[in-house]
Amino acid sequence: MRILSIQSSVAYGHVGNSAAVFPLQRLGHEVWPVLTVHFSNHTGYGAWRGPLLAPADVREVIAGIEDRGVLGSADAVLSGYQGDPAMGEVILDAVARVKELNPDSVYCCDPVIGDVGRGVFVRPGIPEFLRDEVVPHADVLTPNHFELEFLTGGEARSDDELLDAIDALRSRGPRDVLVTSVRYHDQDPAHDETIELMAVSDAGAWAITTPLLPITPNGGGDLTAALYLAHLRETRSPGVALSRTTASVFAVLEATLKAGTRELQIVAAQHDIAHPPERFEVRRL
Ligand code: PXL
Repeated sequence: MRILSIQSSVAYGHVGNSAAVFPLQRLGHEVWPVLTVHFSNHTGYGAWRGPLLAPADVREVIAGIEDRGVLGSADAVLSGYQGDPAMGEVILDAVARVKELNPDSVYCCDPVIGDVGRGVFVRPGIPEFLRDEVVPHADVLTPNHFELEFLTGGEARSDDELLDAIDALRSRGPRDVLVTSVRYHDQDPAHDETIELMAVSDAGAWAITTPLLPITPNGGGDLTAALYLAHLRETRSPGVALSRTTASVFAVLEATLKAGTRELQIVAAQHDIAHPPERFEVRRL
């Protein structure tokens, strides 16, 4: 595959393209990284340096790829955290152009809005822009539980409610939805120590449960979206893509925990990215 990946870049550590590019390459894919920011490190440290790229400059870089006559050979466009709606417009224009040139290409959007506990952490206007303008153009969407609830405007407190919310989302555009970080705050103590992921497509729904690890490193969602896109397009099977993605991300998180660092250990755990261990059972829903 050839993937146009429009995301942040950091010199030190792994978020955005700095979490997505190497895993995709390690799986054998060509990646065309387009940078939206070039920071020293991720914003989780509370301090960082380096420029936000102007949307017009990002547009220029993509136009330059088109000048080479290769834009239509992209199989997928991948986007994540969007600094402001003007960058979102540039990404949507790129998606439209790639699709015009290659109608078989897909757009995978990680609709980064926020998370349970932290609430919304993107700038005002971004959540609504993602919901109203971006979702209808996405083929593959990878919200976490919190983002799914925002995008569909209601709470999802059980697998059935989650499936209803995913269907509501899918009726607005994306054929494939992966929901991450599913947690039910109910009376079942088992739910306190596990996390669920759910993948839904026209072919059905699949879920996987993993132990909840005591870390949430920045970039985990970026890695997950990249791996899910790659495995989904390669296997055309949401169940297999869910299984492989979860196994690799869990291995990276375990390595990160063991190393006692706040940066995703994607280089150290590269073997488990290239060869996802069969570890968690996938349930057909
Ligand atoms: O993981 C999303 C992300 C993207 N871009 C930048 C970030 C983060 C998360 O911390 O700091 C610059």
